[in-house]
Amino acid sequence: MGESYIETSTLNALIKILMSDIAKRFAQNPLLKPSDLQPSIEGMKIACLLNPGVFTYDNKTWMLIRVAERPVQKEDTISFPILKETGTMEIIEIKKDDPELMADDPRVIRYKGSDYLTTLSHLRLVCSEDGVHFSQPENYPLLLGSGKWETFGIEDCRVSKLDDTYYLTYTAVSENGVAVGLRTTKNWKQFEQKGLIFPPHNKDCAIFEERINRKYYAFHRPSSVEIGGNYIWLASSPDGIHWGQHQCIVKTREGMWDSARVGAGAAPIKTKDGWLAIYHGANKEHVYCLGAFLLDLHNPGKVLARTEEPIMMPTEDYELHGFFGKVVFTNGHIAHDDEDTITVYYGAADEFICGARFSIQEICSYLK
Ligand code: MAN
Repeated sequence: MGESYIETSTLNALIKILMSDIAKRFAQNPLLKPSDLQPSIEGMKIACLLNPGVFTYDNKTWMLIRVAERPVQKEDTISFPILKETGTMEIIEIKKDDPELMADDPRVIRYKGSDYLTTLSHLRLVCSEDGVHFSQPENYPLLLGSGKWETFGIEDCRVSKLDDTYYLTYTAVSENGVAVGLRTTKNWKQFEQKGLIFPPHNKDCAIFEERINRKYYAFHRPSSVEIGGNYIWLASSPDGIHWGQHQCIVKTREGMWDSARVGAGAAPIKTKDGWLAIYHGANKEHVYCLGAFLLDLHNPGKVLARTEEPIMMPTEDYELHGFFGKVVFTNGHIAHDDEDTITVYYGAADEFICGARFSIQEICSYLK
C-alpha cells in the first residue's frame, strides 16, 4: 500500500496556517529557562520564568521577568515560601497526605480553607544588545514583594514609559487577594512605591504610553465570580495614580478560544487606524492564546475591531509542556522603527521566556 507520511513539523506549519497563527517565533526559543538564572537566595530553586515586561533603556532591550521560586521539594511534602509584612521569608510545609490539602493545580493550593501560591515571585531585570541574547546586568536591584499586600509575591509586570518615567504595573498577591500595584522609576535603581492602584480582584493592568486629552488611560482586568466575568476594562486618570470612569471594553466569547478569560498584554501600539492592543484569552480548558483588538485613537473606550481566531496559540514543545502547559502569554513588546514589525516577548508554558515577531499590517488584516 502506498502510504505517505507527513512530517510533524510540516503538520505543525499547516495547522498554524489554518488557525491563522501568524507569529514568527525566534529560532533561538526559549530565550531563557529557569536554569539560566541563579535563585535569589540559597535553598530556593527557580521553578518558572514568566511573562516579562519589556522596554528600551540605555540603547538596549530590557525585560523585567517574573521569577517564581520555591524550596527544593521533598518527596512527601509540599513546601512554599511566603513573605512577612516585614520582608522576612517563611516556609510553609504541608504533608502531601494531609486530608485538608487540595493541590490539583500546579500554581495554587488550598489548605484549611485558605488559598496559597505554590511559588513566590519577584521581578528581575535582564538586558540584551540584540533582543535575543539576554543576561542579568550587574548592580541592578531585584524587585521584591513589599508590605502586606504583596506577601505572596509580585507578578506579570507591564512597563510603560511616559516622558522620562517608567510606570511599572504589576500583580500584587497576598492573603487579601490579587490586586494591581504601581511603582515608578527613572533609572531602574531607585523606585517609588505608589501603592495599590486597583484593589482585588484585579490584574493585567497596562498604562497607555501617551496621554489622550491630558488624561492617562489604562487597561485592567477585574474578575467577578457570578454576575459578569473576566473582562478587559479601560479606566482614565488625571495623574496616573487615581483611576476612574471605568468601562468594560472586551468580553469573553462563548464557544471560542477566549471563552473563559481575557486580559490585556502591554500598553497598546499607536497606529494610524487606532490603538492596537494584543491580549490573551483562555478557554475553560486553560489553553492560553493571543488575539488583538483596535481602539479609536481619540476615544479609546470605542472598540473598532477584534480578531476572531487567535494570532498565536501554543504549538511548540516549549509552549505545550512546562510548569503549566498550553500557554502563550504576553505583557511586553517592542515596536520597531519600520512602523510595522513588533517583537512580542512572551511566557511559554509558564516556564520559559520566548520571543516572536509579528507584522502590524498582518495582524490588522485579521481584525473584523
Ligand atoms: C493564577 C495564575 C498564577 C498566579 C496567580 C496569582 O492562578 O495566573 O500564575 O500566580 O493567578 O496571580
